[in-house]
Amino acid sequence: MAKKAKLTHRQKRQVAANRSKRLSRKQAANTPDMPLNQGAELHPGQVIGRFGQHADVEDATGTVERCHIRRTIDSVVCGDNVLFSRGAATESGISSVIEAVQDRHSVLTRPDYYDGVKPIAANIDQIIIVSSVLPVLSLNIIDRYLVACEDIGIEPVIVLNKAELLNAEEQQEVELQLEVYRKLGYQVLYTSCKASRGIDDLSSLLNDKVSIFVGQSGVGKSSLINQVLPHAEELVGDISDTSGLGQHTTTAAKLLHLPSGGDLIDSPGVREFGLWHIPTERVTWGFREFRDYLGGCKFRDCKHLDDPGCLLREAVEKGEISASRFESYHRILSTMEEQRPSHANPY
Ligand SMILES: Nc1nc2c(ncn2[C@@H]2O[C@H](COP(=O)(O)OP(=O)(O)OP(=O)(O)O)[C@@H](O)[C@H]2O)c(=O)[nH]1
Ligand SMILES: [Mg+2]
Ligand SMILES: [Zn+2]
Repeated sequence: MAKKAKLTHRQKRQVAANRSKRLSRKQAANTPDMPLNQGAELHPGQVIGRFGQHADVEDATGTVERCHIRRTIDSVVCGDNVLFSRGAATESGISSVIEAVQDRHSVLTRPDYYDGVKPIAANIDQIIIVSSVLPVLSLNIIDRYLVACEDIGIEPVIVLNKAELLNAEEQQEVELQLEVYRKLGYQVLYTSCKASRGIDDLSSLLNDKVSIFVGQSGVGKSSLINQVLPHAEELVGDISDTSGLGQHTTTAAKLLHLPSGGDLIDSPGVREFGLWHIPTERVTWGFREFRDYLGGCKFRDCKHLDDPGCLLREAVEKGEISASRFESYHRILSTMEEQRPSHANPY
């Protein structure tokens, strides 16, 4: 079970004060909202699922309640610690309301074309970047997630699933590609749900931590969760025969508890993981092997392309930085420009 934060008297008073402040603002704006659960006690809970206008919240006793979300709350995601009130059932049969979200110690976000930056999950300790050779091994997506992990300071684990599909030669080639990441200090794990390979190693990395599984659709995130947690019964979908892509089987993030301690969050697969919400310099810094060279290029505004006196390019030529990571970096920068909507702030 995840730890439940206990509120001090001061925090409770603060929550009540914030709540009444919100209310007076709301009355002034006259916006419709959930009826107030007048005088209702506030209960701490953890968000374990989020569906449209509602969220499933687990209280300290393990009871799960579907809740409405107060309009004034910016966002509620899996892993959030919240305070909710219980009241009379509304038309939808849902009586509980999330009244406040407690401070997050971490949050993984992704940019959305229409909504700006959207949180995916909160209070996570570890990001399991799942990849596989089927649909296709994308090192660029791994690099994108690594930048996001560096940006928020969360430890990543790179998992190559469906490892049993590789013949000896392919295995060697993939190992060579992933060795680059091991050398950078990232953990790399080979797994197979079909051949039950690497599952124990994965399980031991998950103990007592809150881990989110991310990656493209169809790589086997839900299948891995089912292996680690056989009672999870996460829905698993085939790769499409026509497109060769995953079918976006998991549609909403869901948090599951490990019996030995720790939580897993299954998340919907992505096609792309955009980084245009992160400033360019931060993306550069997110390539951890670049850091020693940053600030040393001849020109202060060096784009690390064909600029003379570029330390990064020299490091690539000397074999100190992997050429594939350097290429991947430039690919990320060029797509950031393409993907950033015109209404978003450029960095
Ligand atoms: N060969 C092989 N197939 C696997 C393995 N793990 C998962 N699969 C298959 O890959 C397909 C996709 O698995 P899912 O677990 O649904 O993938 P996902 O990453 O959760 O996909 P989304 O929910 O769409 O993001 C299913 O047909 C699984 O049976 C594996 O180790 N080897
Ligand atoms: Mg899934
Ligand atoms: Zn440079």
